[in-house]
Amino acid sequence: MQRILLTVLNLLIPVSFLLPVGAEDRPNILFIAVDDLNDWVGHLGGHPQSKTPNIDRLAGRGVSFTKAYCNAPLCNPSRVSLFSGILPSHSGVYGNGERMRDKIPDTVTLMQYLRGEGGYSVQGGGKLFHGANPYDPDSWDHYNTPRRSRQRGKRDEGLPEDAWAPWGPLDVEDSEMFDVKNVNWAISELKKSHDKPFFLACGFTKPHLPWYVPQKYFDMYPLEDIVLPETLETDRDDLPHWGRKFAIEVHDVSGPRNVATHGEDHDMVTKHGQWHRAVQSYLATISFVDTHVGRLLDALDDSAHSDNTIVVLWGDHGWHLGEKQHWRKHALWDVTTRITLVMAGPESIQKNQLCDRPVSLIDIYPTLLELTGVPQREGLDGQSLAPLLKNPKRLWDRPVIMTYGYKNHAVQTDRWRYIRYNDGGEELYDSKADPNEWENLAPFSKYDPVKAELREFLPTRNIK
Ligand SMILES: [Ca+2]
Ligand SMILES: [Ca+2]
Repeated sequence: MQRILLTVLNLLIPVSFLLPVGAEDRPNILFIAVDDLNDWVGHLGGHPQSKTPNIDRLAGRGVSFTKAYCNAPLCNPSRVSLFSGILPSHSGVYGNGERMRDKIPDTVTLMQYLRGEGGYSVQGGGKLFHGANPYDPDSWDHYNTPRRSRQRGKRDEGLPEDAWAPWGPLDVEDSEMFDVKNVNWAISELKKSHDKPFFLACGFTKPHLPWYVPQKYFDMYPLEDIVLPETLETDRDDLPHWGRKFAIEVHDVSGPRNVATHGEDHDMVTKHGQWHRAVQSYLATISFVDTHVGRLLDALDDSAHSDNTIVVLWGDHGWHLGEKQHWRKHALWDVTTRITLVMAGPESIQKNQLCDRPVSLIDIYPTLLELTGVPQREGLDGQSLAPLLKNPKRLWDRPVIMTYGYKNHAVQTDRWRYIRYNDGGEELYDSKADPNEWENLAPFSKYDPVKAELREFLPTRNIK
Protein backbone atom coordinates (compact mmCIF):
# COMPACT_ATOMS: atom_id res chain seq x y z
CA MET A 1 0.00 0.00 0.00
CA GLN A 2 2.79 2.34 0.95
CA ARG A 3 4.49 1.66 -2.37
CA ILE A 4 1.28 2.42 -4.29
CA LEU A 5 0.88 5.67 -2.36
CA LEU A 6 4.47 6.62 -3.13
CA THR A 7 3.97 5.83 -6.79
CA VAL A 8 0.86 8.05 -6.88
CA LEU A 9 2.79 10.81 -5.11
CA ASN A 10 5.58 10.44 -7.64
CA LEU A 11 3.10 11.01 -10.42
CA LEU A 12 1.64 14.12 -8.79
CA ILE A 13 4.75 15.85 -7.48
CA PRO A 14 7.51 17.14 -9.79
CA VAL A 15 10.70 15.16 -9.27
CA SER A 16 12.57 18.23 -8.02
CA PHE A 17 10.43 18.30 -4.86
CA LEU A 18 11.43 14.75 -4.04
CA LEU A 19 15.17 15.47 -4.29
CA PRO A 20 17.37 16.27 -1.29
CA VAL A 21 17.71 19.99 -0.56
CA GLY A 22 19.84 21.73 -3.15
CA ALA A 23 20.04 18.73 -5.45
CA GLU A 24 18.48 20.43 -8.45
CA ASP A 25 21.39 22.91 -8.58
CA ARG A 26 24.10 20.27 -8.46
CA PRO A 27 26.40 19.79 -11.45
CA ASN A 28 26.24 16.62 -13.49
CA ILE A 29 29.26 14.33 -13.69
CA LEU A 30 30.58 12.67 -16.82
CA PHE A 31 32.94 10.00 -15.54
CA ILE A 32 35.28 8.46 -18.09
CA ALA A 33 37.28 5.39 -17.01
CA VAL A 34 40.06 4.19 -19.30
CA ASP A 35 41.40 0.69 -18.66
CA ASP A 36 45.19 0.35 -18.43
CA LEU A 37 45.96 3.90 -19.56
CA ASN A 38 49.29 5.05 -18.14
CA ASP A 39 50.60 8.57 -18.77
CA TRP A 40 51.14 8.08 -22.52
CA VAL A 41 48.95 11.01 -23.52
CA GLY A 42 50.15 14.00 -25.51
CA HIS A 43 50.08 16.72 -22.88
CA LEU A 44 51.74 14.55 -20.19
CA GLY A 45 54.51 13.39 -22.53
CA GLY A 46 54.75 9.87 -21.08
CA HIS A 47 55.66 8.78 -24.59
CA PRO A 48 56.98 11.39 -27.05
CA GLN A 49 54.86 10.11 -29.97
CA SER A 50 51.49 9.71 -28.31
CA LYS A 51 48.66 11.45 -30.18
CA THR A 52 45.67 12.24 -27.96
CA PRO A 53 44.22 15.56 -29.14
CA ASN A 54 40.91 15.00 -27.38
CA ILE A 55 42.25 14.10 -23.94
CA ASP A 56 44.58 17.10 -24.37
CA ARG A 57 41.55 19.24 -25.25
CA LEU A 58 39.88 18.10 -22.04
CA ALA A 59 43.04 18.97 -20.08
CA GLY A 60 42.83 22.45 -21.61
CA ARG A 61 39.47 22.89 -19.95
CA GLY A 62 40.59 21.83 -16.52
CA VAL A 63 43.42 20.52 -14.38
CA SER A 64 45.56 17.55 -15.36
CA PHE A 65 47.70 15.92 -12.66
CA THR A 66 51.27 15.15 -13.75
CA LYS A 67 51.86 12.93 -10.71
CA ALA A 68 48.63 11.01 -10.44
CA TYR A 69 48.74 7.41 -9.24
CA CYS A 70 46.49 4.44 -8.72
CA ASN A 71 46.28 2.91 -5.22
CA ALA A 72 46.72 -0.65 -6.49
CA PRO A 73 48.41 -1.66 -9.75
CA LEU A 74 45.69 -3.80 -11.30
CA CYS A 75 42.05 -3.51 -12.26
CA ASN A 76 39.91 -4.87 -9.44
CA PRO A 77 41.60 -3.39 -6.35
CA SER A 78 42.23 -0.08 -8.09
CA ARG A 79 38.58 0.33 -9.01
CA VAL A 80 37.21 -1.01 -5.73
CA SER A 81 39.31 1.50 -3.78
CA LEU A 82 38.20 4.38 -6.02
CA PHE A 83 34.50 3.52 -5.85
CA SER A 84 34.45 2.56 -2.15
CA GLY A 85 36.84 5.28 -1.03
CA ILE A 86 38.69 2.67 1.05
CA LEU A 87 42.40 1.85 0.54
CA PRO A 88 43.33 -1.77 -0.30
CA SER A 89 45.05 -2.25 3.08
CA HIS A 90 41.78 -1.25 4.82
CA SER A 91 39.49 -3.41 2.68
CA GLY A 92 41.67 -6.46 2.03
CA VAL A 93 40.93 -6.22 -1.70
CA TYR A 94 44.43 -6.65 -3.18
CA GLY A 95 44.04 -8.63 -6.40
CA ASN A 96 41.50 -9.51 -9.04
CA GLY A 97 40.23 -12.48 -7.03
CA GLU A 98 38.59 -10.71 -4.07
CA ARG A 99 35.01 -9.46 -4.23
CA MET A 100 34.27 -6.06 -2.72
CA ARG A 101 31.05 -7.13 -0.97
CA ASP A 102 32.79 -10.12 0.63
CA LYS A 103 35.46 -7.89 2.14
CA ILE A 104 33.54 -4.69 2.90
CA PRO A 105 29.88 -5.74 2.68
CA ASP A 106 28.36 -2.52 4.02
CA THR A 107 30.44 -0.10 2.03
CA VAL A 108 28.53 2.73 0.39
CA THR A 109 30.01 3.29 -3.04
CA LEU A 110 30.39 6.72 -4.62
CA MET A 111 27.43 5.94 -6.85
CA GLN A 112 25.21 4.81 -3.98
CA TYR A 113 26.10 7.89 -1.99
CA LEU A 114 25.51 10.31 -4.86
CA ARG A 115 22.16 8.67 -5.48
CA GLY A 116 21.01 8.59 -1.85
CA GLU A 117 22.55 11.65 -0.26
CA GLY A 118 22.96 13.70 -3.42
CA GLY A 119 19.75 12.97 -5.32
CA TYR A 120 21.62 11.89 -8.45
CA SER A 121 20.62 9.41 -11.08
CA VAL A 122 23.59 7.09 -11.58
CA GLN A 123 24.19 5.20 -14.78
CA GLY A 124 27.17 3.23 -15.97
CA GLY A 125 28.26 1.29 -19.01
CA GLY A 126 31.23 -0.71 -20.28
CA LYS A 127 34.01 -1.38 -17.77
CA LEU A 128 33.76 0.43 -14.45
CA PHE A 129 34.29 -2.11 -11.76
CA HIS A 130 36.51 -4.97 -12.94
CA GLY A 131 34.58 -6.79 -15.66
CA ALA A 132 32.25 -5.31 -18.23
CA ASN A 133 29.08 -6.41 -16.44
CA PRO A 134 27.11 -4.49 -13.84
CA TYR A 135 29.29 -5.70 -10.99
CA ASP A 136 27.71 -4.49 -7.78
CA PRO A 137 24.17 -3.90 -9.10
CA ASP A 138 23.40 -1.88 -5.94
CA SER A 139 25.65 0.85 -7.32
CA TRP A 140 23.62 1.61 -10.45
CA ASP A 141 20.18 2.79 -11.48
CA HIS A 142 20.94 1.48 -14.95
CA TYR A 143 23.89 -0.35 -16.52
CA ASN A 144 24.70 -0.64 -20.21
CA THR A 145 26.48 -3.74 -21.46
CA PRO A 146 26.92 -3.76 -25.24
CA ARG A 147 27.18 -7.03 -27.13
CA ARG A 148 30.73 -8.25 -27.56
CA SER A 149 32.05 -9.76 -30.73
CA ARG A 150 35.23 -11.80 -31.03
CA GLN A 151 37.85 -9.93 -32.97
CA ARG A 152 41.44 -10.91 -33.58
CA GLY A 153 43.93 -8.51 -35.10
CA LYS A 154 46.40 -9.39 -37.83
CA ARG A 155 49.66 -10.79 -36.46
CA ASP A 156 53.01 -10.23 -38.09
CA GLU A 157 53.72 -12.75 -40.81
CA GLY A 158 55.91 -15.63 -39.75
CA LEU A 159 55.19 -15.16 -36.04
CA PRO A 160 54.86 -18.59 -34.41
CA GLU A 161 51.39 -19.40 -33.07
CA ASP A 162 52.73 -19.71 -29.50
CA ALA A 163 54.41 -16.27 -29.51
CA TRP A 164 52.83 -13.89 -26.97
CA ALA A 165 51.74 -11.03 -29.23
CA PRO A 166 48.13 -10.02 -28.51
CA TRP A 167 48.25 -6.99 -30.79
CA GLY A 168 47.68 -6.07 -34.42
CA PRO A 169 45.30 -4.17 -36.75
CA LEU A 170 41.67 -5.15 -37.19
CA ASP A 171 39.80 -5.11 -40.45
CA VAL A 172 36.56 -3.75 -38.97
CA GLU A 173 34.80 -0.41 -38.65
CA ASP A 174 34.94 1.48 -35.36
CA SER A 175 31.20 0.96 -34.97
CA GLU A 176 31.79 -2.77 -34.37
CA MET A 177 33.99 -2.13 -31.33
CA PHE A 178 32.56 -2.73 -27.83
CA ASP A 179 33.83 0.61 -26.55
CA VAL A 180 32.27 2.50 -29.44
CA LYS A 181 28.88 0.90 -28.86
CA ASN A 182 29.15 1.94 -25.23
CA VAL A 183 30.15 5.51 -26.12
CA ASN A 184 27.13 5.65 -28.47
CA TRP A 185 24.91 4.77 -25.53
CA ALA A 186 26.54 7.44 -23.32
CA ILE A 187 26.06 10.01 -26.09
CA SER A 188 22.38 9.12 -26.31
CA GLU A 189 22.11 9.82 -22.57
CA LEU A 190 23.88 13.17 -22.95
CA LYS A 191 21.34 14.17 -25.59
CA LYS A 192 18.42 13.64 -23.22
CA SER A 193 17.09 16.11 -20.71
CA HIS A 194 17.29 14.76 -17.16
CA ASP A 195 15.05 15.64 -14.25
CA LYS A 196 17.77 14.95 -11.69
CA PRO A 197 21.48 15.74 -11.71
CA PHE A 198 23.23 12.80 -13.33
CA PHE A 199 26.38 10.75 -12.80
CA LEU A 200 27.06 9.14 -16.15
CA ALA A 201 29.99 6.73 -16.20
CA CYS A 202 31.47 5.51 -19.46
CA GLY A 203 34.12 2.82 -19.01
CA PHE A 204 36.50 2.01 -21.88
CA THR A 205 37.88 -1.55 -21.99
CA LYS A 206 40.88 -0.32 -24.03
CA PRO A 207 43.85 0.17 -24.02
CA HIS A 208 43.78 -3.05 -22.00
CA LEU A 209 45.16 -6.00 -23.95
CA PRO A 210 44.55 -7.24 -26.59
CA TRP A 211 45.63 -4.22 -28.62
CA TYR A 212 43.31 -4.94 -31.54
CA VAL A 213 41.93 -1.73 -33.08
CA PRO A 214 41.16 -0.72 -36.68
CA GLN A 215 44.09 -0.30 -39.08
CA LYS A 216 43.75 3.49 -39.31
CA TYR A 217 45.01 3.87 -35.73
CA PHE A 218 48.11 1.81 -36.51
CA ASP A 219 48.67 4.01 -39.58
CA MET A 220 49.10 6.98 -37.21
CA TYR A 221 52.33 5.43 -35.90
CA PRO A 222 54.68 4.13 -38.64
CA LEU A 223 56.55 1.13 -37.25
CA GLU A 224 59.95 2.29 -38.48
CA ASP A 225 59.66 5.55 -36.49
CA ILE A 226 58.61 4.03 -33.15
CA VAL A 227 60.65 5.16 -30.14
CA LEU A 228 61.13 2.57 -27.37
CA PRO A 229 60.94 3.51 -23.69
CA GLU A 230 64.25 4.27 -21.98
CA THR A 231 65.59 1.20 -20.22
CA LEU A 232 68.71 0.08 -18.40
CA GLU A 233 69.96 -3.46 -19.02
CA THR A 234 71.12 -3.94 -15.42
CA ASP A 235 68.13 -2.24 -13.83
CA ARG A 236 66.91 -5.25 -11.86
CA ASP A 237 70.28 -6.00 -10.26
CA ASP A 238 69.65 -3.79 -7.23
CA LEU A 239 66.09 -4.97 -6.54
CA PRO A 240 65.22 -6.86 -3.34
CA HIS A 241 63.57 -10.29 -3.49
CA TRP A 242 59.96 -9.18 -3.99
CA GLY A 243 60.82 -6.43 -6.44
CA ARG A 244 62.64 -8.93 -8.61
CA LYS A 245 59.81 -11.44 -8.24
CA PHE A 246 57.19 -8.91 -9.35
CA ALA A 247 59.40 -7.90 -12.28
CA ILE A 248 59.80 -11.47 -13.46
CA GLU A 249 56.65 -13.38 -12.68
CA VAL A 250 53.71 -11.10 -13.52
CA HIS A 251 51.33 -12.75 -11.12
CA ASP A 252 48.10 -11.77 -9.44
CA VAL A 253 48.59 -11.39 -5.69
CA SER A 254 45.15 -12.73 -4.79
CA GLY A 255 46.15 -16.20 -5.95
CA PRO A 256 49.04 -18.24 -7.30
CA ARG A 257 47.94 -17.52 -10.89
CA ASN A 258 50.89 -16.63 -13.06
CA VAL A 259 49.58 -14.36 -15.78
CA ALA A 260 52.60 -14.86 -18.02
CA THR A 261 52.43 -18.60 -18.59
CA HIS A 262 54.95 -18.39 -21.42
CA GLY A 263 57.92 -17.37 -19.26
CA GLU A 264 59.04 -13.80 -19.11
CA ASP A 265 57.10 -11.35 -21.24
CA HIS A 266 60.20 -9.37 -22.10
CA ASP A 267 62.10 -12.42 -23.33
CA MET A 268 59.12 -13.36 -25.47
CA VAL A 269 58.78 -9.87 -26.94
CA THR A 270 62.46 -9.46 -27.79
CA LYS A 271 62.88 -13.03 -29.05
CA HIS A 272 60.21 -12.47 -31.68
CA GLY A 273 61.19 -8.91 -32.53
CA GLN A 274 57.90 -7.49 -31.22
CA TRP A 275 59.02 -4.59 -29.03
CA HIS A 276 58.47 -1.83 -31.60
CA ARG A 277 55.23 -3.48 -32.75
CA ALA A 278 53.95 -3.63 -29.16
CA VAL A 279 54.71 0.04 -28.49
CA GLN A 280 53.02 0.95 -31.80
CA SER A 281 49.98 -1.14 -30.85
CA TYR A 282 49.59 0.41 -27.40
CA LEU A 283 49.87 3.91 -28.91
CA ALA A 284 47.33 2.99 -31.62
CA THR A 285 44.90 1.65 -29.01
CA ILE A 286 45.26 4.81 -26.92
CA SER A 287 44.49 6.93 -30.00
CA PHE A 288 41.41 4.78 -30.68
CA VAL A 289 40.18 5.56 -27.16
CA ASP A 290 41.06 9.22 -27.55
CA THR A 291 39.02 9.51 -30.75
CA HIS A 292 35.92 8.29 -28.97
CA VAL A 293 36.59 10.40 -25.88
CA GLY A 294 36.43 13.24 -28.41
CA ARG A 295 32.97 12.13 -29.54
CA LEU A 296 31.80 12.13 -25.93
CA LEU A 297 33.15 15.65 -25.39
CA ASP A 298 31.54 16.87 -28.62
CA ALA A 299 28.23 15.39 -27.54
CA LEU A 300 28.51 17.12 -24.16
CA ASP A 301 29.33 20.44 -25.87
CA ASP A 302 26.28 20.10 -28.11
CA SER A 303 23.99 19.23 -25.21
CA ALA A 304 22.00 21.28 -22.75
CA HIS A 305 24.37 20.09 -19.99
CA SER A 306 27.60 21.60 -21.33
CA ASP A 307 27.82 24.43 -18.78
CA ASN A 308 26.92 22.35 -15.77
CA THR A 309 28.88 19.11 -16.03
CA ILE A 310 32.10 18.06 -14.33
CA VAL A 311 34.21 15.75 -16.48
CA VAL A 312 36.63 13.29 -14.87
CA LEU A 313 38.90 11.09 -16.99
CA TRP A 314 41.18 8.56 -15.32
CA GLY A 315 43.26 5.45 -16.00
CA ASP A 316 43.18 2.64 -13.44
CA HIS A 317 46.97 2.02 -13.21
CA GLY A 318 50.21 2.29 -15.16
CA TRP A 319 51.74 -0.05 -17.72
CA HIS A 320 55.28 -1.17 -18.43
CA LEU A 321 56.44 -1.77 -21.99
CA GLY A 322 59.91 -3.06 -21.20
CA GLU A 323 61.03 -0.70 -18.42
CA LYS A 324 62.88 -2.88 -15.88
CA GLN A 325 62.48 -5.58 -18.57
CA HIS A 326 58.93 -5.76 -17.23
CA TRP A 327 55.58 -5.73 -19.04
CA ARG A 328 52.03 -4.99 -17.90
CA LYS A 329 51.30 -3.81 -14.32
CA HIS A 330 51.50 -5.82 -11.05
CA ALA A 331 54.33 -3.97 -9.28
CA LEU A 332 54.95 -0.83 -7.22
CA TRP A 333 57.18 1.38 -9.37
CA ASP A 334 56.38 4.73 -10.89
CA VAL A 335 55.67 3.25 -14.32
CA THR A 336 53.30 0.61 -12.91
CA THR A 337 51.33 3.11 -10.89
CA ARG A 338 51.40 6.38 -12.88
CA ILE A 339 48.10 7.29 -14.53
CA THR A 340 46.33 9.99 -16.47
CA LEU A 341 43.88 11.99 -14.34
CA VAL A 342 42.06 15.03 -15.71
CA MET A 343 39.26 16.95 -14.04
CA ALA A 344 37.42 19.68 -15.88
CA GLY A 345 34.18 21.55 -15.59
CA PRO A 346 32.44 24.47 -14.00
CA GLU A 347 34.10 27.55 -12.52
CA SER A 348 35.41 25.84 -9.37
CA ILE A 349 38.07 24.15 -11.54
CA GLN A 350 40.97 26.10 -13.07
CA LYS A 351 41.43 25.94 -16.83
CA ASN A 352 44.42 24.64 -18.78
CA GLN A 353 46.58 23.91 -15.73
CA LEU A 354 49.00 21.13 -14.92
CA CYS A 355 49.22 20.23 -11.24
CA ASP A 356 52.50 18.62 -10.11
CA ARG A 357 51.37 17.55 -6.64
CA PRO A 358 51.19 13.79 -6.01
CA VAL A 359 47.55 12.65 -5.87
CA SER A 360 45.73 9.37 -6.33
CA LEU A 361 42.41 7.81 -7.24
CA ILE A 362 41.35 7.42 -3.59
CA ASP A 363 40.88 11.21 -3.59
CA ILE A 364 38.20 11.21 -6.31
CA TYR A 365 35.29 10.23 -4.05
CA PRO A 366 35.68 13.12 -1.55
CA THR A 367 36.62 15.50 -4.39
CA LEU A 368 33.36 14.87 -6.21
CA LEU A 369 31.39 15.29 -2.99
CA GLU A 370 32.98 18.69 -2.42
CA LEU A 371 32.51 19.82 -6.03
CA THR A 372 28.85 18.81 -6.05
CA GLY A 373 28.05 20.14 -2.59
CA VAL A 374 26.96 16.73 -1.34
CA PRO A 375 27.86 16.41 2.37
CA GLN A 376 31.19 14.67 3.00
CA ARG A 377 31.02 11.09 4.13
CA GLU A 378 32.77 9.82 7.25
CA GLY A 379 35.36 7.08 6.97
CA LEU A 380 36.78 7.75 3.52
CA ASP A 381 40.54 7.30 3.12
CA GLY A 382 40.99 10.02 0.48
CA GLN A 383 41.12 13.78 0.71
CA SER A 384 39.29 16.23 -1.55
CA LEU A 385 41.43 17.68 -4.32
CA ALA A 386 39.12 20.68 -4.69
CA PRO A 387 41.75 23.07 -3.22
CA LEU A 388 44.22 21.94 -5.93
CA LEU A 389 41.59 22.33 -8.63
CA LYS A 390 41.22 25.96 -7.51
CA ASN A 391 44.95 26.53 -7.09
CA PRO A 392 47.10 23.82 -8.71
CA LYS A 393 50.33 25.40 -7.37
CA ARG A 394 49.34 25.40 -3.71
CA LEU A 395 51.32 23.37 -1.19
CA TRP A 396 50.18 19.79 -0.78
CA ASP A 397 52.34 17.61 1.41
CA ARG A 398 50.09 14.57 1.57
CA PRO A 399 51.90 11.49 0.22
CA VAL A 400 50.27 8.89 -2.04
CA ILE A 401 49.97 5.31 -0.75
CA MET A 402 49.99 2.39 -3.18
CA THR A 403 49.61 -1.28 -2.31
CA TYR A 404 50.17 -4.54 -4.16
CA GLY A 405 49.28 -7.54 -2.01
CA TYR A 406 49.34 -7.85 1.76
CA LYS A 407 51.88 -5.48 3.32
CA ASN A 408 53.61 -4.49 0.10
CA HIS A 409 53.37 -0.71 -0.08
CA ALA A 410 54.81 2.27 -1.91
CA VAL A 411 54.85 5.85 -0.64
CA GLN A 412 55.22 8.70 -3.14
CA THR A 413 56.05 12.22 -2.06
CA ASP A 414 57.07 15.15 -4.18
CA ARG A 415 60.70 14.02 -3.96
CA TRP A 416 60.81 10.32 -3.12
CA ARG A 417 59.37 6.93 -3.84
CA TYR A 418 59.81 4.44 -1.02
CA ILE A 419 58.73 0.81 -1.45
CA ARG A 420 58.56 -1.66 1.42
CA TYR A 421 57.65 -5.31 0.92
CA ASN A 422 56.12 -7.74 3.42
CA ASP A 423 59.55 -9.28 4.20
CA GLY A 424 61.13 -5.89 4.97
CA GLY A 425 62.78 -5.54 1.53
CA GLU A 426 63.08 -1.91 0.47
CA GLU A 427 63.54 0.35 -2.51
CA LEU A 428 64.10 4.10 -2.44
CA TYR A 429 64.20 6.36 -5.49
CA ASP A 430 64.92 10.04 -5.84
CA SER A 431 62.03 10.98 -8.12
CA LYS A 432 63.61 14.27 -9.13
CA ALA A 433 67.18 13.10 -9.86
CA ASP A 434 66.23 9.65 -11.15
CA PRO A 435 62.73 9.70 -12.68
CA ASN A 436 63.35 6.32 -14.37
CA GLU A 437 63.94 4.73 -10.95
CA TRP A 438 67.16 3.06 -12.06
CA GLU A 439 69.15 3.46 -8.84
CA ASN A 440 67.76 1.90 -5.68
CA LEU A 441 69.12 4.07 -2.86
CA ALA A 442 67.63 1.99 -0.03
CA PRO A 443 70.80 0.00 0.78
CA PHE A 444 72.88 3.15 1.45
CA SER A 445 72.93 4.16 5.11
CA LYS A 446 73.02 7.88 4.33
CA TYR A 447 69.37 7.52 3.33
CA ASP A 448 68.28 5.93 6.60
CA PRO A 449 66.71 9.17 7.89
CA VAL A 450 64.76 9.59 4.63
CA LYS A 451 63.50 6.02 4.82
CA ALA A 452 62.54 6.45 8.48
CA GLU A 453 60.51 9.52 7.62
CA LEU A 454 58.72 7.83 4.72
CA ARG A 455 58.06 4.68 6.74
CA GLU A 456 55.82 6.79 9.00
CA PHE A 457 53.29 7.02 6.16
CA LEU A 458 52.92 3.26 5.66
CA PRO A 459 49.47 1.92 6.58
CA THR A 460 49.46 0.60 10.14
CA ARG A 461 46.28 -1.40 9.59
CA ASN A 462 46.63 -4.18 7.03
CA ILE A 463 43.61 -6.44 6.53
CA LYS A 464 44.50 -9.98 5.47
CA1 LIG B 1 43.19 -2.11 -15.65
CA1 LIG C 1 67.86 -0.57 -10.68
